[in-house]
Amino acid sequence: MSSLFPALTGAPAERAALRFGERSLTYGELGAAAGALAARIGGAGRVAVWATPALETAVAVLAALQAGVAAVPLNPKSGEKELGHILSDCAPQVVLAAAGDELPSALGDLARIDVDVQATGPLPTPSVSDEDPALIVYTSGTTGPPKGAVIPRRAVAHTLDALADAWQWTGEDVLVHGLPLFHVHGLVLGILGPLRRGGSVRHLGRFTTEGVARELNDGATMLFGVPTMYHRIAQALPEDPGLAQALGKARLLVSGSAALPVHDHERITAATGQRVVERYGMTETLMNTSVRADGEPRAGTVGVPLPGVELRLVEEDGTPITSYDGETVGEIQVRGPNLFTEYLNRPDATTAAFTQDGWFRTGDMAVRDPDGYVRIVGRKATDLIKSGGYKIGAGEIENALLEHAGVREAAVTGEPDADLGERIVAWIVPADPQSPPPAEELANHVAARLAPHKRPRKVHYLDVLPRNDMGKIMKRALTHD
Ligand code: MCA
Ligand code: AMP
Repeated sequence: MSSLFPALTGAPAERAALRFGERSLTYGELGAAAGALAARIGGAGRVAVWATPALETAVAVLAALQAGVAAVPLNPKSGEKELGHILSDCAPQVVLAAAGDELPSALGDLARIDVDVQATGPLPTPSVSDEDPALIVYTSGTTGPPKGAVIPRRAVAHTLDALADAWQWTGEDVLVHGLPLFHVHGLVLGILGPLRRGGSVRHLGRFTTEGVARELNDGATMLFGVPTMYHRIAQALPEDPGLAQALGKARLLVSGSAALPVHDHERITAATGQRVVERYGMTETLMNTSVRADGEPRAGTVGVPLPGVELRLVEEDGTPITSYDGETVGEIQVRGPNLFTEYLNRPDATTAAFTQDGWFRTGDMAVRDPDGYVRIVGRKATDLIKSGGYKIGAGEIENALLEHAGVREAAVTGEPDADLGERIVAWIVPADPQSPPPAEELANHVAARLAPHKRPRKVHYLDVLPRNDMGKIMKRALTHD
């Protein structure tokens, strides 16, 4: 396959590629650093990347892709249980991290290579096929621990080129964002995207509205964010005319990973004159649809299928829905070169995820407007929670809560939250009703075992959990106050 990043050799060496705070790399420097690291990891089966929001993460992933080695980005805030699962599941040969980063004991036995962003070496041309894995990204399901989605090089190339078409995204664009680098949104779209175009990205380290305004005032042309970030922008706008002015200068504002409420769309448009473009994707499918830069913006929709992506809605029994009436709800299924290959070590889950003729079952429910625009109206599984744009399975949090000595029974639900979209709520039957474990202790317990974004934001204490005759917890009876 041709190079995923032709600009590494084709762009002028002094052209800006990456900037994280005060630190930056040109294409020449990035190619040299990635080349030096690629020479050290070539031939490794898989490499884990300690995916802090820093230059080292981008260099490490680029080096792996140039070496033809699959990279597994790790959330640096993952707890011991989550990390232990991921490492034993994907068995990386080495972990790549910034010098000075302290790694937790779960990584103790793994060989480590410090990423040197100033090293220089020739860029290897990987002998790989399009179907070889580029990334393994861990994603939550309704039950059990996260699954590793194996994303081939072909899917990365295809999705980024399809987005370039939909967004008129070129090497002249300068992207700004503050997304985490261990998921598809921040890593594939937010780092690999600009580099495939030969453009540049400025990462904020952490999202702030001030950082967004500063970069848009200083030449950034595009902003990527999850709805929580756009909600925070919408909240800040009335008090911050400078932010409104800066957003007004952007060529494109893109939201994804969860639904952006129409109210936030409207507030941003009213204050800035800009329309936020929504796109819809998944770890397993990369990007499926988008409102096009040259298309009619329509708040509340995720636009139309991207070039090369087949999309259909199906009834409960799998019958395709052919009417685009804006009313008939069906599950979204997709097919195309943007799809992942498999869930690592989980042939059962992989088989269940696809129909016999290769359509991927997304679990998202939608309607289509008469002109084909897709509107997502919900999700099939109530046990998947989207909080801050992160997908979180109720089951893995329940299992973690049950490992706390003070918890006899646990159920986890999501409830609406203006900032996070949904917040995680735990329903607990304490082992000792006289001294139930405090909510903060349970939140810390989950944060330490899994990840901070998976911690319950609210805890309810019950005498018993409502169960049906089969003993199954009736989550609908757990009503929020
Ligand atoms: C709080 N913190 C704690 C605890 N409580 N740490 C440990 N233990 C605790 N008990 C810390 C948090 O780690 C965080 O630290 C800080 O306190 C505040 O946390 P929190 O309130 O949870 O969140 P936030 O910082 O306000 O984050 C909101 C956010 C974030 C910035 C919007 O949720 C986010 O980055 N979301 C992006 C998700 C994403 O990229 N999803 C893409 C996947 P610190 O501040 O130091 O971290 S979906 C995808 O990829 C598909 C393909 C798609 O379509 O895009
Ligand atoms: P993840 O598995 O973390 O990659 O999350 C993928 C899920 O995020 C999808 O299945 C959708 O439920 C949701 N999602 C992504 N983008 C959007 C969007 N623009 N609107 C609504 N939901 C979205």
